[in-house]
Amino acid sequence: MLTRPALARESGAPNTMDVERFLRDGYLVTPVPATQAVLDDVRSTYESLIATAEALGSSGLVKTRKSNRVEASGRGWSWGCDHIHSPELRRQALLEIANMDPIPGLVTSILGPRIRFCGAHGHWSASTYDYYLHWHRDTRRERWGQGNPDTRAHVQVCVALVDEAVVWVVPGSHVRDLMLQEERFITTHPHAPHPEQVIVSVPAGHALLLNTYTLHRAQCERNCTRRSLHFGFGRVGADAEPGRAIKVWPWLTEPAFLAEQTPFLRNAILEQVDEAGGTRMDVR
Ligand SMILES: O=C(O)CCC(=O)C(=O)O
Repeated sequence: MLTRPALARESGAPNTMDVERFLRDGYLVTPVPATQAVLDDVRSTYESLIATAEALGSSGLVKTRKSNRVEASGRGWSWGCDHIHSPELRRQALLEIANMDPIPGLVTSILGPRIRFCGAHGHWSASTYDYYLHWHRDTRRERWGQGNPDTRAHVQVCVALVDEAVVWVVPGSHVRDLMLQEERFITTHPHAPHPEQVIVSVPAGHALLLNTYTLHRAQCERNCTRRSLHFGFGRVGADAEPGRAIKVWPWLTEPAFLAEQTPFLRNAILEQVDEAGGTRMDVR
């Protein structure tokens, strides 16, 4: 089993090598130095997010995603909660992380200047279950045959607040369909080690960037602590996935919420609203 973190350069603004590596491998790990500076504060904020999400999730008020697998069989589901920017769950300090260098620069270098904010989720470890998420791509099976028609369409940014080695990826798998010998990973052996897999080490204060088409799975035993924030970004004008709704809620355009966001996130939120046919509001 390989454990080979593909670390980007130590710090600083995004460079073309990072972007090229991401486009080639379908994933990248990069330091987010500012996150390290605020890590303690952010971690305690994250604990309060978990407490709120657990409480509201059990009463059905927010969407928590739970895999209760205790063994590596069948298809799992990711563990954590969706839409951490919703009013019920919102902690501005967590959203600020999406604005920390080099995230905006990297995302812009990959996707171009006009970016949509597709969503924000929290992924944490379960303390009573092991977490096994099957091999998959974040796009529908019927589209895989095309390989990835557009490597600059979408980026998922997963920021680790504690060291983790949870996500397994198959480097380069984003630009091709499954090979015949790989079919078993999505049929009979959804959790089996892949001969080309990398178990990605993401140290605290680093971000894993993932391409939508990269074949990946996740695994986190109950005795490992995970505290991860996921932000999704898409390129304005990129093909939307058929049948997958662009998520826009009325609160996304609340002036008070928008005014709190940095220009990078605010513009990306407004682009998302536009994409869904909403109306931009004049927010300075
Ligand atoms: O736990 C993870 O980070 C993987 C999540 C994932 O692959 C998904 O939600 O599609």
